[in-house]
Amino acid sequence: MSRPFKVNIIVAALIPGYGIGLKGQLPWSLKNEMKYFRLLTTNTVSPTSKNVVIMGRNTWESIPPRFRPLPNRLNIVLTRNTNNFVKNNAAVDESVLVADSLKNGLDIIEKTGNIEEVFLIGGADLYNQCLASDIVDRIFLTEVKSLNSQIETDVSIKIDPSQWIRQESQVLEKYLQDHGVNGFQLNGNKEGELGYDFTLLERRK
Ligand code: FOL
Repeated sequence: MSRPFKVNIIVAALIPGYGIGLKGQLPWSLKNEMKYFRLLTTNTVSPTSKNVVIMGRNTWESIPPRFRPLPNRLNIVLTRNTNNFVKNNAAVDESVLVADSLKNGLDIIEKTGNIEEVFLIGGADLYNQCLASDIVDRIFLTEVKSLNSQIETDVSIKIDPSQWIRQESQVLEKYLQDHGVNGFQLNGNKEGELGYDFTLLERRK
């Protein structure tokens, strides 16, 4: 049986090469881009539903302690040693579930109910495993471009362009509008030395 929800990736990646991280952190600090991440992963159409963010353990560690668990979302952390994770994380409360595989994480969601959207939020290992399978329906991809300086990254994702269709900007605009994600321009954003565009890729069926 297919699952009762879509699975999305949300990621910001440097173009070209799709670098996404450096030394266990984001390679940049993009305030308004992070706001887009927060609103897109939080906002639901139904006021009684919640979204889920699924992340690997290293991504959990990379989130500033004051922001984790990411508020107003069900957080699922993937780790092969679930006991250790719970033992070492005082921040684990009822909004955090721990699973030892993506499949088990998705199975938990099916039993939870009132879930609207599921977002895989990294890191590179989780993204690349999912991109190599057919689990993911959509990619909310922020294309980051360095305008002057050189940006260093040490992990990247692999997106096979033959498998994905870049949606027209109207499709993303409609999604954002329906989800109350307002006040963003899709193209030509600039923060410091970096430019970025918000895009939406959909799996070719
Ligand atoms: N996708 C996109 N588009 N941009 C990202 O920066 C991004 N980052 C991750 C995954 N997908 C992404 C993983 N890294 C926080 C920190 C790191 C992180 C993801 C989230 C975080 O602290 N989020 C807070 C917002 C804090 C703020 O507003 O400054 C949250 O509530 O979402």
